[in-house]
Amino acid sequence: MKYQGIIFDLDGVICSTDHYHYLAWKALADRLGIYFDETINNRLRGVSRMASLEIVLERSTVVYTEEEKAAFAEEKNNLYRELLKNMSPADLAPEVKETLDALRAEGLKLGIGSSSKNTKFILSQIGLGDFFDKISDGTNITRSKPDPEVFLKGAEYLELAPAACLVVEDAKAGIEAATAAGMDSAAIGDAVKCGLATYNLTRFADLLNCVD
Ligand code: B16
Ligand code: MG
Repeated sequence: MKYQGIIFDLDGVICSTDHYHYLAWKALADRLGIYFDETINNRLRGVSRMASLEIVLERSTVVYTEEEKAAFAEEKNNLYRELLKNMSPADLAPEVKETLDALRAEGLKLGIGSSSKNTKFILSQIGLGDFFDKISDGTNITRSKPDPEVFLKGAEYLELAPAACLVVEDAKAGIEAATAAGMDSAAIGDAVKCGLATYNLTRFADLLNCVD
């Protein structure tokens, strides 16, 4: 086996929360009178909540205080968490679950490396609350992707050397974070076009070809 563990990004890899992020940021932007669309939303992929807010506020003519920004981030997150209640095990694609089961059957340790502070809530909504061996997420990091911290912590929690881990990511910032951590990476979705990953996946099940 080339790897002893795989560290998965959550949003955009295991499941899709993009639309809920979009709806929640859009509601905030509309309330503040700031233009926001799907193209801007795409720039928020893999980016931390506060860094996302800064991107949303780029088009604002008003300069807000740090206290106001913290309140905006909380307002967005409260709406986002309400929307996440719509998620269920039906939001976990059978191909994803079957591939995860096959990777575990090969003896690989499986972890999460996500920027999200809502990771555990999302995993429980889609029926994977107890599935992963270890979780490194927005609650245990101080620096956001492309900094490697989230993946280095993930490897440490899995008790593996970084070089023994493969990262699966849908964001360019996540691929850069994996490389900075000294890990190979597999790009899926939007991250494929950056051309920086060790592997490019057409579909999630292609991952099985990367680990043999
Ligand atoms: P939260 P990932 C990221 O998750 C999302 O892609 C990104 O859009 C979001 O801003 C970030 O989590 C923080 O999420 O507000 O829930 O803490 O792709 O790293 O799994
Ligand atoms: Mg992602």
